Amino acid sequence: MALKEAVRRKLDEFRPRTTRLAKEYGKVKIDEVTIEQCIGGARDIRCLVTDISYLDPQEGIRFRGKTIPETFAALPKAPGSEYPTVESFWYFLLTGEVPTQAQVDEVLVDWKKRQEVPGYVFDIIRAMPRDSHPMTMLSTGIGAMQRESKFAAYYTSGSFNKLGAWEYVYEDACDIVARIPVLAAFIYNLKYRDDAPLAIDPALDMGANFARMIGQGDEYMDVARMYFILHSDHESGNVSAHATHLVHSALSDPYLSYAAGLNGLAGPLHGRANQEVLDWTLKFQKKYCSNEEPTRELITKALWDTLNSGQVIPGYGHAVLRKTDPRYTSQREFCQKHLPGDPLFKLVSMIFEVAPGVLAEHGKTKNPWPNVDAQSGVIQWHYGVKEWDFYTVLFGVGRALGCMANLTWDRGLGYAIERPKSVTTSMLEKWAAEG
Ligand code: FCX
Repeated sequence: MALKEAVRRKLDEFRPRTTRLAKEYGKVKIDEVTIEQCIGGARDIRCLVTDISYLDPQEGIRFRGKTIPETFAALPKAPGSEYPTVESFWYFLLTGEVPTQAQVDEVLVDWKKRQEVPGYVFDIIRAMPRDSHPMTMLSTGIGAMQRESKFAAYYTSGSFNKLGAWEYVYEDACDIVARIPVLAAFIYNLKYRDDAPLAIDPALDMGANFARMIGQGDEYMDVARMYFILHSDHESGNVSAHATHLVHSALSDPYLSYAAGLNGLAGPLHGRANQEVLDWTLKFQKKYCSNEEPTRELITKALWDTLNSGQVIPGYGHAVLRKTDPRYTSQREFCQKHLPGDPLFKLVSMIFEVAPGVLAEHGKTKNPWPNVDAQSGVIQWHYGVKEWDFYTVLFGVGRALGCMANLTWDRGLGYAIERPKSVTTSMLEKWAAEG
């Protein structure tokens, strides 16, 4: 498999760099910690390493050094499509190299072999109450599949070797990214399509196949490709990526680790914000616009009502970004091209015109601009995926790409078990008094 060999080559190149940094420059300071950061969620403390993506507060995400438009432009496209295949992006995330079409085709064939989800996983999800949240189902499905972990089997085989362990993480990572769209589609069909059978098409790439599996037409194929790529990675400190990395640092296998990541993604301040955005927007329409067109005045009132009731405006603000999220912009450009007249898109655009001003006046958030979640739901809604409690599952399918690429590299570079130090409130008070 060319991809695995490319990852091996890259890891071999990187390992001496990591070893040298730790051995020769281990004591060089790169940050210091304030009490505010200690109490405030470790915001901005530089203490994680990843080479998969980097998030600049002003510019936004770069995947392997490339901005979103550069990434889309560089990678081989799906046949007849404006967007790259998810498979080509996976190759790129894992290696930092733009693959040839032949290398992409090899990943495509490999994923087809790996994509079968064991029947017992479906049975477990079927046994859950049908009104369980789909993220609970997804996390349960990934956790249940842990039985298949090649890394776990290797660990218990008695021949575990720290240097070779990454190969088993790589195998699990490839299995998970190939299987999670099937699992997600199964959940969608079970909950919203009367348990319709999965129509897997062996000729199609992942994004196109996902569209087929949930009963969508050809026009949804690029939506899926774009969505999964945009949601894949946002460096290492966000809750889903960090939880996945943290759990794996104890040598828990990739299934257990990503189930943890998904549980974090399910939170309303993180991935579930996409569901909250649609919920907020539709409630706004129902409450304020049943007899009249939305106006800037009505939106301003609704935003203040939300803030004054102590809630956050979903889809706005970010822990790192200080500008409009380029993932928002990318999806907005898609909407401007493919659904410019959609009433919900027009409303979301109007919210974009008003919300930053309201949030700035409110004066709390450090970033009044929209994030990825403010724009993603409207596209799904337009194409007929209207069950918005499913939107975080779509995020989880995309995020698997980043988290699994990161775990492969974590193990390849032999990152240590994570164990930050905690202190007590009295200690903080003592240091505060000492200045
Ligand atoms: N609406 C209202 N208040 C907001 C806000 C928003 N959209 N964003 C931040 N604030 C408030 C915070 O709640 C905090 O208030 P507090 O002092 O009373 O606790 C204050 O502003 C300072 O927060 P700030 O430093 O700007 O932001 P944080 O790093 O603490 O939090 C998130 C970042 C994303 C959690 C925050 O902006 C938020 O809650 N946004 C809405 C939910 C959302 O869209 N989440 C998705 C984010 C992301 F894209 C993803 O992970 O998917």
